[in-house]
Order: sequence, then C-alpha cells, then structure tokens
Amino acid sequence: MTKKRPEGIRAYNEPAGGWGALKAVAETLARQQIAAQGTATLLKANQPEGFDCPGCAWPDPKHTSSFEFCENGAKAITWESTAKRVNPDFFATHTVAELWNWTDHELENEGRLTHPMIYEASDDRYRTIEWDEAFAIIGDKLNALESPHQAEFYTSGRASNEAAFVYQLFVRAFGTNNFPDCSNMCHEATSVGLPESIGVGKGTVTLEDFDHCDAIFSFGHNPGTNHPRMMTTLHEASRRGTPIVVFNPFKERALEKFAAPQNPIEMATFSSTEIASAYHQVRTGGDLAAIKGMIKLIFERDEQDLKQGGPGVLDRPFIEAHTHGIDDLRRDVEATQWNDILFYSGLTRDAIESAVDVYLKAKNVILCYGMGLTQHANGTHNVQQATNLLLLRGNIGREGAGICPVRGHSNVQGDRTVGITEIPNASLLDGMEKAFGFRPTGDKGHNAIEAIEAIAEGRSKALICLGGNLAVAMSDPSVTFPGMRKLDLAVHISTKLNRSHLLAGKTCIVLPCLGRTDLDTQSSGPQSVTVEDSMSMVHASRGFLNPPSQFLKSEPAILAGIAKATLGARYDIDWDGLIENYDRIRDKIEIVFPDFRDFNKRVRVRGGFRLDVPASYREWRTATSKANFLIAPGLDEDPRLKDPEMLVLATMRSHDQYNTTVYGLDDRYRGVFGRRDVIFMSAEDLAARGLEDGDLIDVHAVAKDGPQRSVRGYTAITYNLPKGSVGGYYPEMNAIVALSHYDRKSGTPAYKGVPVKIVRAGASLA
Ligand SMILES: Nc1nc2c(c(=O)[nH]1)N[C@H]1C(S)=C(S)[C@@H](COP(=O)(O)OP(=O)(O)OC[C@H]3O[C@@H](n4cnc5c(=O)[nH]c(N)nc54)[C@H](O)[C@@H]3O)O[C@H]1N2
Ligand SMILES: Nc1nc2c(c(=O)[nH]1)N[C@H]1C(S)=C(S)[C@@H](COP(=O)(O)OP(=O)(O)OC[C@H]3O[C@@H](n4cnc5c(=O)[nH]c(N)nc54)[C@H](O)[C@@H]3O)O[C@H]1N2
Ligand SMILES: [Mo]
Repeated sequence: MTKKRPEGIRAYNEPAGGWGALKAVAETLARQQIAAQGTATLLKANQPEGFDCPGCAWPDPKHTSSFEFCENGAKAITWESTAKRVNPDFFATHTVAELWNWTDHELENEGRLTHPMIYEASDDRYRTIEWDEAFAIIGDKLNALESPHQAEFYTSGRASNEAAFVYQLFVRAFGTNNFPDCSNMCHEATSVGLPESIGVGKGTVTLEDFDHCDAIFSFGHNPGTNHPRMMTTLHEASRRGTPIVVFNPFKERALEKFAAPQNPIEMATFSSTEIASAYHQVRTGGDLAAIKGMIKLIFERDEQDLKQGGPGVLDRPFIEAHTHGIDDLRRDVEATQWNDILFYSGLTRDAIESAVDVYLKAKNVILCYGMGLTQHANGTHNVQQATNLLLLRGNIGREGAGICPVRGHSNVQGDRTVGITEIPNASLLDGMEKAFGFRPTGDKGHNAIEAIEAIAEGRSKALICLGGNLAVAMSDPSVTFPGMRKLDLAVHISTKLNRSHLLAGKTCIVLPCLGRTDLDTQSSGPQSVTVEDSMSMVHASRGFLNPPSQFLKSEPAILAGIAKATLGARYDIDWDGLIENYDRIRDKIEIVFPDFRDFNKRVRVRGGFRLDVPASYREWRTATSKANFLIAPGLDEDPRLKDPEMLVLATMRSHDQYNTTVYGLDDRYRGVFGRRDVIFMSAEDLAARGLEDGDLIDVHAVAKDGPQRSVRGYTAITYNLPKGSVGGYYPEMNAIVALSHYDRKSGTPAYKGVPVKIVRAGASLA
C-alpha cells in the first residue's frame, strides 16, 4: 500500500494548459466578482485597439492576432479589474497593526485602492488626504533633505514608458540617479552581462525567428506559469519537430506536455503535445558547469572532426570576422576537469553529450532563459557562458537564431530603455539637455540592493515607489523592514494594498493610480501609453474600463503633480502640458532617445515597431567592436555548497501568484493545493536526514555574516529533484536570503542559490 501523502499534496497527471486552465479562469472570474464586463476585458487584451496584458512581457504576433487564451494573463487582468474596493471606510475599520497580521493574499484581495491616504501615527490608521495636500507634503519633505541623494526612487516594471520617462525627468531634475528598480532583482545579470558580450543588454530574437529555428534550448524558466503565451510558440515548434532541450532542476509540467486551449483537436480529444525533447535536471546553480561542459565538448568534437579531415564544428568564418577571445575560452574549458563539471552540474557525461548532439545538428539555435540563470551569485557569468555557447556556431545575428532572455514584468525592458537607470551614459545626459535645457548629474546612483542598504543604514531618508512591493520582493526582511520603518518619507503609487504600505515611516502616503485596463482620460481626451516587450517591440496600450473610483489619477499625472510641488519654478518644464496629451511626452522621449524617431506616428501603426538591436544584425557595440567570448572563473557559485550537509534552495513562483501578489494557494502543475508552506526535497536528501514525506522541518540559511536566518515549521514534501537541490516559494523564503548574497557583477540577489541546512522541526543544527 502506498503511504498517504501530506494534506493538499497529490500528483497532477494532466498536461499543462487544456481544460484545467479553462476551469481555472472561470473560477478566477467568479472570485473577483467579475461578470460580463470582465469577460469583455479579457477579449481586449493584446488587441490592436486594446491594452497590453500586464501578465508578462512575451510578445504577441504583431499585436494584431485574435484573442490568445492565457490562464495567468486572465488572472492578472481580473485581479486588476476586480469589483472589490479598498476605500476610506476600510482604513477607518482596520489599524495598520491589525493589517500587518493579514497575509499578502488577504491584503491585495481586498481590491482596488480608491483614495489618496496618509498614515496617522496617533491612531495607527490611514486617513484620506486631498491630492494637492499630498503633493505639497511630499515636495516639502523632499526639499527638506540635506541632499537629493538621500532619496530613493523605485520603479516596478508595470509602469508605462510615459510614466517611467516623466519619473526619470522629475528625479533627474531633483538631482539624483538613485533609481533602484525591479529589474535589479530580475534580469540585471542580462542587462550587465549581454552588453559586455554582444554590445546590447537585450535579447536578439524576434517571434518570427522561432519559425526558423532548428533547436531551442531552455534554461531556468517556467513558461507554463510565468509566460503562458510562450507555450503557443513552444507548442508550434514541438509539433514541427524542433527539438527543445530543457535544463531545469524541476520537471515543470508545461515543459513536459501541454495542451493548447486554442487547439480544438487537443481539447476535444484530451490529448496533448510533448514539449521538451530532452529534460536535463541540472542541479540548482549547476548551469555554469553544464554550459562549460557543453563548450568543452564542442571544442573536443571540433578537434576530432578536423583530425578526420572535416571542416570542424565551429563557425570559423563568423568567429574570425566577428568575435574576440576564443583562445582564452578554449584554455579556460580545457583547464576545467570533467569530474568537476559532472559534480557541479549533477548531470551525466552522456546527458551533456546528447545536448551537444542536438546543438551541433541544428543550423539555427535559440537559447531562452529566465530567473534560473540570472538569480545566482554568478548570474552574469551564467548569461555570458550561454552567449559563448551560441557564438561558437554563429548563432547570434541571423534568422532563426539568437539569445532570448525571457523578461519579467510587462514593461520592465521599456522602463530601462526610457531612462530608469542608476548609471546614466553620456548620450542620455546629452539627450536630456537637448530636450529640457538642463544637464542632469552623471553621478552613479543606487540600484535596489544599494538603496536598501542606504535605507537600513539611515543614509537614505525618503523612498518613492512607482508600483511594486519593494519590501516584500527584496531579500532579508530582518534588514529591509526595520529600515523602511525608519524613513522620514515613504510614498507608494499603487493599485492595491500591500505589505510595503504597512511599513509606515514618519510620513507615509499611498497614492492610488489607474491600471492598464482603466480608461485614462486627460483634458485632450482618452490617452494611450506605450510598452516594450521582451523582443524590443514597442506598441500602444489603451485601457477602457471605467476607473474603480473617480479619485484616481494616472501614473504620469501623479508624477507630474509631485514634480510641480517639489521643483516649483526651478525648471522650465511644462508638466501640465505633458499630461494634457501624452503625445507630448512621446515627443520628448524621441528627442532624448533618437531610436524612437517618429514615435507618435510609428506607434499608431498596427503592431507598433521594433527598437534597434544592433547585435541582431551583427553590429557589436562593445569595447572591442566584436562579440566577446568571456571567461567565467571556476564552476562553483559558492564554496559553502561543497559541504555535503548543505542544500541549495531555489525560491520561485507558484502557478497562482504574480510576484508578491498571491492570487490563491494552489500550485496545480506541481501538485500542491491549498497551501504554500512546503519545501520540495528529493527522496535521497530526505532519507539522508532521517526525514519522510510530510515531516515538519526547519530551514536554516547558512550565512557568511549576520544573524542566523531561519524559517520554521514547514512541511517537507518528496519531489523529483536532483540531490542537493531544494525549492520553496517566493516571497516567503526571502526571510532566509541574506541581503549580502548577490551577484557581485550585477547586484542581482541570489534568490535561486541559497545555501541552507534542513533539520526536523525543533531539532538543533549539528
Ligand atoms: N503568472 C505569473 N507570470 C509572471 C510572474 C509571476 O510571478 N506570475 N512574474 C513575472 C516576472 S517579474 C518574472 S522575472 C518572470 C519569472 O519567470 P521565471 O524565470 O520562469 O521565474 P521563476 O518561477 O522564479 O523560476 C523559473 C524556473 O527556474 C528554475 N530554476 C531554479 N533554480 C534553477 C537553476 O539553478 N538552474 C536552472 N536551470 N533552473 C532553475 C525553477 O525550477 C523554475 O522552473 O515571470 C513573469 N511572469
Ligand atoms: N525570493 C525571491 N525574491 C524575488 C524573486 C524571486 O524569484 N525570489 N523575484 C524578483 C523579481 S524577478 C522581481 S521582478 C521582483 C518583483 O518586485 P515588484 O515589482 O516590486 O513586486 P510586485 O509583486 O510585482 O508588485 C506588486 C504590487 O504592484 C502594485 N501594482 C500592480 N499593478 C500596478 C500598476 O499598474 N501601477 C502601479 N503603480 N502599481 C501597480 C500593486 O500595488 C501590487 O501590490 O521580485 C523579486 N524578488
Ligand atoms: Mo522579474
């Protein structure tokens, strides 16, 4: 007889997508009390005249297609267009101390914010405030700082290009480059790594390239949950017979089999399509070893082929004409021992050989990756080694081939493009001077980790957040939370209530804004905003729902209000004019960033336009003017991981959440229902600790410095994972991620490489 599984844990044997996904959408609509209007909303997602889906940054076929069904896009949209409201009565009824004890899910599930609110310490409640009064207080507090560098200006990646541009204009006029943003916790390893390799910090492929590729390599991303529209692309590729080779410690269901809700035959016959042609369960953090192993083998195969009189397997003309550094790369992998490669990757030599077989057989290869590569102490090196792998066969800069970082938030790439950066380059400063007649400071500002450090140490005293939930998204609440509580000023521009709002500093203001789905009307009429997807396509987005309350303002309007109150007549900037008609914001964007030429005209063409990605036509804007093979020293991300007691914890998203927004407690494809308090472990690792499926455990992070960080009373569940790799849910697990544990090159926190020891609940550490 098989042993009973823990409560809420049962195998899910269905394919991803399919009827399970349709059912989930119906339930979501009901939960958010959305009737007919909501269903109509879904049909407007990613349509030429509609709004851009806030769910993810995967592109749409020219934004011109018919409705593409996406379960998690539907959740994101219904969550925003919910009928529920958080109004002044709500805040009158609940103190902040009381709300603190609610879960993240409960807080956001109360619905949309309706009024500007300010925290009143005397009775521990938020009360309403007029917009102008809020702006005046913010302006006064900012101007009272000793230096503009004492303020931090955070951006979450839903902000439109227009909002982000107005924001950076205000902040640069105010006088700092302190621009922590969500990208610092996400694809910063890409933004730092790719420019060194290929001269641009963005992916080089377009959606059409997938039609022409002969193999797809997928490292560390879970598209069935996080980029469901990508499943259409993978599903098509697989049905064409294109091999899809996956590297992921978790067997993610959608990467195994997927039933396309668009496919009437699969739906009617309950059948599905195999996605991965090979699934390599690499150890958490073992990608560097796996990729270096592949590169080492490719050099070996090349030599063999040459010896036998063949042409070799490298793309020599490309390497000769376009690259720099191959000899160093060869030396590096030659010096790397197979024993180490197999130990760190957790893969067999045969597995690596078979991956190389597929790679060499394909003329055109696309390599996709997500947080499984970037959120490591060696995240930038991971990205650069993946690029090396492609460069060896000229797989960048031609049709059907290239690198494809799968971005997170729907406009996280655009926000960076239009100036959210702590390190402005000369052309940005020149452009600002040309457009606005003043030259902003070029001093390096703070990224997300540096901002939190400055806040925790009391060097920074004010924080403005354009969206997001910074306190909960960031590592180490034992540092982050007390730091935020000390702030002189905290301002949150948000659609929904979250825990960051409850870390009330001396003055804490919540400003409710319109979301993507809402109609944004300014004095010249309804406005569109623009966004850039993972493939550098820029297009317009226009909401159409009646806003959830008459007191809301748009993000650009709120930022202009703050700017006016703070800067007064210090600059000759027509803030009101910019807000009256967003075309004027776009005209300015075009002056600062010439790549946006004819912005207003081109964005009105169906499907928008693509921004320039020079590497995609083999122009390399690097220091060598070539694509660079770059070296990553060694294989071990973290020497502590060699200790056999140590496990590597990856923190990740369930199927029922959007970052810190927890829609529900199921993680259907992984077979977890109604709970999130679990740690996924291999049977071998459980047995080695005398534990069984369902046992209560404590997880202790093994930090180099600082206090012992632990989460206690979690339930261990047996899961198909490589030995030494364990998993848990973000954001709960941030409690054990040390703030100091990040990639030194990019600042990306190592959320997927946390060294931990696991013991039976209550037992002491050996
Ligand atoms: N529905 C939904 N959509 C989203 C989001 C969401 O939360 N919900 N978030 C958005 C954002 S901001 C982002 S950045 C993206 C995130 O999208 P993903 O990049 O898919 O993010 P995660 O779920 O954190 O983890 C991805 C995968 O990495 C694997 N992994 C963990 N460690 C390793 C490792 O060491 N090596 C390898 N090869 N794999 C590893 C995990 O098993 C998991 O399958 O999605 C975006 N879209
Ligand atoms: N342990 C661990 N930590 C992680 C990660 C991980 O994998 N593991 N992933 C990291 C990643 S990839 C990212 S991107 C960050 C995410 O960090 P953030 O972007 O800061 O977090 P979100 O949870 O996306 O923010 C949710 C809040 O945004 C607000 N919001 C939603 N829509 C809008 C809008 O249209 N306008 C405005 N103004 N506000 C809006 C709502 O109030 C909501 O509560 O977290 C990072 N943290
Ligand atoms: Mo992200």
